[in-house]
Amino acid sequence: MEPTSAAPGILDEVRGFLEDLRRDWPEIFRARPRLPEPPPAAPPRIGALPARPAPPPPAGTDAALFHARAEHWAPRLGVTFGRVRVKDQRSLWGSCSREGNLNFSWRLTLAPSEVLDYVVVHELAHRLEMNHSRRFWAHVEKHCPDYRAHRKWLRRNGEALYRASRAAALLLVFAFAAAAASAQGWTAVGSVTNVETLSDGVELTAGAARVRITAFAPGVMRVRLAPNGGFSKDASWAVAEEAAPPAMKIDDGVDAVKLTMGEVSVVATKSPLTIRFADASGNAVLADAPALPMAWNGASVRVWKSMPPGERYYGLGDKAGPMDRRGRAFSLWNTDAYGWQESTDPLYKSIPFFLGVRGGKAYGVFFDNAYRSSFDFGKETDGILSFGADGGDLDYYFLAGPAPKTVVSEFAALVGRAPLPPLWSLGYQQCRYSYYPEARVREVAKTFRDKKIPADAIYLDIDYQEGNRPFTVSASSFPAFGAMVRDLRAEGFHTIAITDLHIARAPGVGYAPYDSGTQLDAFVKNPDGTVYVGHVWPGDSVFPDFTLTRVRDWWGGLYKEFVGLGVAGFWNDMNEPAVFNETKTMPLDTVHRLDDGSAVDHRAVHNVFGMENARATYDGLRRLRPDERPFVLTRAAFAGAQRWAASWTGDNSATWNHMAMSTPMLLSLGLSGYGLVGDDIGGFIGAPPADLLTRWMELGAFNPIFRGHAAKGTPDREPWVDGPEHEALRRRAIERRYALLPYLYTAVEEMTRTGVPLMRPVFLDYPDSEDSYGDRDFLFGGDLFVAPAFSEMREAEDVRLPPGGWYEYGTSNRHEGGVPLSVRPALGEIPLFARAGAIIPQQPVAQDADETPNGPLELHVYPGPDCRGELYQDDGHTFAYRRGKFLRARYSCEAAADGVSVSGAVEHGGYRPWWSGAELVVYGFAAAPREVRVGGTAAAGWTFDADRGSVRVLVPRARGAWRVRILR
Ligand code: MIG
Repeated sequence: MEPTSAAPGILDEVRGFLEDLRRDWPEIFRARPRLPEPPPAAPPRIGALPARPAPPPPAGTDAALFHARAEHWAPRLGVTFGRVRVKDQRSLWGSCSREGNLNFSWRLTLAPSEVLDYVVVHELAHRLEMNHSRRFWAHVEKHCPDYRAHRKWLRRNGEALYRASRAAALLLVFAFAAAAASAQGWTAVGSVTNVETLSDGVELTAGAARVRITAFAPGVMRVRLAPNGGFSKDASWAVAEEAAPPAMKIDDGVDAVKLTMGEVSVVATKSPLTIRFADASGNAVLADAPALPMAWNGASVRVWKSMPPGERYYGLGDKAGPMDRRGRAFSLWNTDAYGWQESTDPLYKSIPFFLGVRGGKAYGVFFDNAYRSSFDFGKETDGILSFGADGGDLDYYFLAGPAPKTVVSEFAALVGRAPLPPLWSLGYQQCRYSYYPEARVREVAKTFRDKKIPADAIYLDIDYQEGNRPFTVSASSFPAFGAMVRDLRAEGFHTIAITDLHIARAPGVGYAPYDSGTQLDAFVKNPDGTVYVGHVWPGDSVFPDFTLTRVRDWWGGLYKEFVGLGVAGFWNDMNEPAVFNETKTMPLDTVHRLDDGSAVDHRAVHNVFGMENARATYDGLRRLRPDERPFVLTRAAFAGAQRWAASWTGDNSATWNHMAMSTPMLLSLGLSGYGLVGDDIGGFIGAPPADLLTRWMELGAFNPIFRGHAAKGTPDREPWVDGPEHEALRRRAIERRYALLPYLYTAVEEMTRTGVPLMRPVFLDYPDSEDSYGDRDFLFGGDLFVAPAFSEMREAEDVRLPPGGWYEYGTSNRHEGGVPLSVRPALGEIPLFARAGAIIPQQPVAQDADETPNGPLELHVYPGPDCRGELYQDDGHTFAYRRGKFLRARYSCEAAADGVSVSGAVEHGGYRPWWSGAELVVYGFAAAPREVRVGGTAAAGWTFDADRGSVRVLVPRARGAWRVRILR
């Protein structure tokens, strides 16, 4: 939401807050050190603003006011303010950088003087690290429960607080004192008094508490704690796998119990009860911190583990900022985080899973708890990581790896993998808030076709509805909705409609979702038994109780009409659930019913609510169209939501920094089991400069979901809006995506079986190379390496290729990994490399993913060691593949001094593809070959491209086994 004015009375509240703070926390007011000197400007690095001095703004303008304030604040905050543009009456666009390389920009609809305050507040929040000071937040909650008010307060009192924050040492002392104090509220599990052997592990008694350590699956162990000895019902929203415990050996010694399962072991020391997971040679992999056994405090539960030096931490889903979470703390509470920035936490999703990676070896931890949880990777106490929740069970899984890829696969198996998506959803998707009326939707679709820019989907955001009511269509804006959807389909477009989960509270007016839901008693209740009403887009709204199967079934049925009209995909937004109030969601005491007849409050299910919404949608679509793969896009998620929906990263901003942040965020989601993800290409909030939008499209073409989006009131954002030059570059980026569809679909199909994401961090495939742990570059499938340009500067940048040889994509220029390579990509180019040894299946560009390409399959062969490629194809949209109707082909090559030979074989031929021939493009030839043989005979029609160093030859019958030899 856009910031609005605070309610009256807030100033008094914050004054009270200030007084309280003075009384309870006097230290920070005592010290009044002088303001520090601004730090010396560091040399600009990637992502830095160009050192272009802004011309002084004309006096008396908004920009002048901004600059005056910026001059006041910049040295105090140690930031450099960049250019500022006054967009219109009430909004400014500008940027600032911190420490020479962090750079964020904003565009806010605020009064000009407030814009700067907003930045100042961000900085203060950052510096005070208030996100993680429980005591600070306790004050905030007590005295100004309204975050906006708190922000207002900061605006007014920022400078005093800033001065206080300079007493950094004192602040640290305080943090420790607070930690010690709060630690007093915790009861730690004591010493083991009894050991009972179970069929799959052990149950340890320690005073009144019991701890179960069990084997769940090969390489997967589980730990559960029952503080008062009674384990709660074994239920999980996330775990999809049935326990299949392998054989385990149990040694009950004097001091410790040891369980060994294959290569993994867990040792439970008895006094006090601490747990240590170890590898085959007995080396500790993950161990409880010394003298910090797991503990509880009221309803809260927590675990503390030692952090070996140099260990890196990944995962936690959509968290912003660096991929390596070490040194930071996070909380998991699904939040509508409009305008989130690098330090915003929590965000939209809660995936309580992380990997620890050290020396190329990894393990994983999944904390199966849907309450508000938190993870601290050495932020509070150096060398100690901890995780816990405000309620629910202490129930966690240890995933042994030790290859990072194995951990990712183990987690995906545990919580479930994404089903194969429809092929069209991997094409380019065009969205905006909102395309309407009907004529505009048609016009956008037609422009794609006229301009020959491939695209597969167009979205209808909330304005297609009548009064923002889900499952309605505005009769005035969309008088012939069905015909429009049909016509779009005929043009190769799939229509995706938003269907938010809030149902308008509109009794007696024939609004079917409200009427039928009421009849079914489908809505979430207040503690007094009345239906909870919250204010969202339709006004007063009610919320389906998605934790009930019968409600999910009812919800799924609401799609019947849209499905009948041919709407192809559905978008579940606002399902954190978002409510327009101070807490941004429903009250914690609302009542949610469960299938077993029991009920829980909102705390217990908040984080799974959006996932259950997506599940209801997916399952409903399966029932309505049993042989059509659903496409659902969800904003909120919990671990395992990939089983039902793709996702995106919410309301990002049109800035260079946001583009750069998208990569670590999407990679983190991929590591967390969520592989079908994308971000709003171009940035939702604000207006991307032309270069930024072009670069973002180049990058987005290598994101699993490739979708342009824009907020209401922002300028148009379609590929053509910045003139013919940019349009051509963007078309090329989209076309490359379409050329790579066979490769991409093959990698996505692999992901649905193994959980290994399409877009993946380099370390997943090359864990032993130190160069693999950056945040900018990534692998797209196993054979393409992408090193995107993230800056508006056209400067040379260093790229470190992964180990092995790498060809510049589509050429014979080969480089070796590990050696820094300086690249200077022109606009319209993204540094892209193919593994030496890759065989990449491609196709001639078509205008949508279902259009039959005009020409044979293409196999691009980059000779090298371990030379292989694979192709998976099917009809792209039904479930026939589950009945064997798919094609899987494997390719390999061998390079020798006298030439290269390439062979192919169809391993499973249950689906007949569009092609019968395959054109090979074999790189690495300095000169035209002497001879090219297809099978036993010399081929005639081959060509040699001297610029690319490639030989092209057609294999006329490629649906069988074949072999080609190219002789030097
Ligand atoms: O309160 O449906 O993140 O993508 O365009 C805003 C309107 C609601 C938030 C989503 C955004 C979408 C917008 N929605």
